[in-house]
Amino acid sequence: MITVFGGQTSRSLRVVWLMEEMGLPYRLQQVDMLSATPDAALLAVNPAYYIPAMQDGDVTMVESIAIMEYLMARYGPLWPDAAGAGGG
Ligand SMILES: N[C@@H](CCC(=O)N[C@@H](CS)C(=O)NCC(=O)O)C(=O)O
Repeated sequence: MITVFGGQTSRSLRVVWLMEEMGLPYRLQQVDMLSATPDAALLAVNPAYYIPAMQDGDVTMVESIAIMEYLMARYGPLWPDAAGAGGG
């Protein structure tokens, strides 16, 4: 199961939106970035302490666009194949 560390109103939304679009099963671990107490789970996967972060088995990533590229490369693509696009 893919885990996304993030919040509803942050760049995490990009990753969550993509996984909803792709129909990928995932778990969203909400992180309150305004809390005075750092989230230990996020700190463990991203010592630089920003969101989103993603864990997919032994793959751990940060950077929202890079995470989206990874998901589309591994589970995608997001766009229809040539036949589906009605072209050609
Ligand atoms: N370039 C990074 C930016 C990540 C970023 O700045 N995240 C914000 C939330 S949208 C954050 O965690 N800010 C808290 C902090 O930097 O302390 C990405 O696209 O993932």
